[in-house]
Amino acid sequence: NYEFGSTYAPRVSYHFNPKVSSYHFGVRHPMKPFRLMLTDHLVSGYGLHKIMDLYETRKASDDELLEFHTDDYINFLKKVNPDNVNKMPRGTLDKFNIGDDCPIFHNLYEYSSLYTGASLDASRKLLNGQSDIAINWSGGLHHAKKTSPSGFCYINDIVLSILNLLRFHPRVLYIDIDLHHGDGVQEAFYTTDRVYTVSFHKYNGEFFPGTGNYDETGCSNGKHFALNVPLKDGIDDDSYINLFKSIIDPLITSYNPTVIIQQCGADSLGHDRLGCFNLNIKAHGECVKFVKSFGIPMLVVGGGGYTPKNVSRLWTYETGILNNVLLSPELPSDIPFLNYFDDEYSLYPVLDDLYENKNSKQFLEDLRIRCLEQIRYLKG
Ligand code: V1P
Ligand code: CA
Ligand code: ZN
Repeated sequence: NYEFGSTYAPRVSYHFNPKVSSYHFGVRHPMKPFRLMLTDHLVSGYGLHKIMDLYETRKASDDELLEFHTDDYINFLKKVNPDNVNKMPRGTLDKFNIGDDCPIFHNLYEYSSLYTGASLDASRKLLNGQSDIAINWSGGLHHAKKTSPSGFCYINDIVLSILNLLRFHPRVLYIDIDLHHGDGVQEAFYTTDRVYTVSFHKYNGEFFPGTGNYDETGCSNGKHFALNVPLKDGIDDDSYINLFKSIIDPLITSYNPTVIIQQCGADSLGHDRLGCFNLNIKAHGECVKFVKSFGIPMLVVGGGGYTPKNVSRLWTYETGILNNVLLSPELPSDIPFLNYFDDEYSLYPVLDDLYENKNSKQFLEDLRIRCLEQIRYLKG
């Protein structure tokens, strides 16, 4: 392992509860909380746990969840289980969007309050100035709505953390590099100028969740405080990094946020089970490194990511980046579940050869100009 970026040595806290990785959405469901255990083993295998403040997280309380979600919805989550779900009054399952994406599994409520407790603890460390960067890889569930779950997300830990940060922070910037549109977070803050949301994602009008075209830019007081970067299949490392930096640089300079939430969904990597981009681990990490370089307090959360071995590689690499440590490609040989990495015993497998890049140079240039025009509204 090498150290880099010696000018700024942030105090980093790592928020995790091993219990959160023990829940099961169902055998055919792509969301595997076990990927969080794999990540944690890799993080400590590389010795990163020795240089961070580690916090075993608690469950969020009902009162904390009710800061965003409705009573009705939280009560439903609390009482529903696989045995009683089909005995609920007619219409309940439709009302709460229960189905293949958001199934009812054992201890779903406990799972949701655990990943949310971790994000809330992380935001608290930033608020009281004890951390410059706080990491919760079990969080980042950006689709959950006020009254219902959506896209594998039941409680919106990001919205709740932002609400917490808003108690003392005048301007919060939310950056989402998950493959999917960060619709739940955008919607929650669509009418305020105190939270700026930006999401990079695959968009064609049909791809889940269907929203996130470039014309969604906020309304009322929030007009021009939401930005969407709709992309096509197969985007490669250089195009993504260039686009990301040329948008985020003027955005941070103009909006001047006092805290940043970085959502690091790993489904934007190449070879993801649900994905369609061609990003390598170092390219995804380069975006995180770039945001960190501004030296603004950061809450870093996970999100999607459906090829567990690469999710854990990515989030370990990014844990290194956030600690100014460049990890050697050679995986630690003494970690549990090492056989998960038997495709290539490297932290940096080649992931960029699967999809044709449908984002032409012209398309990307037009998109970049459109985004910069939006950002220019912030001035004056
Ligand atoms: O496409 C859909 C819905 C289901 N159809 C009626 C339309 N759902 C997607 C949901 C993706 C959620 C992504 C979450 C995140 O952004 C944050 C954690 O990463 C979906 C897909 C898909 N390929 O898009 N659901 C499933 N696949 C699925 C597959 C098997 C079992 C259950 C769900
Ligand atoms: Ca996104
Ligand atoms: Zn996603």
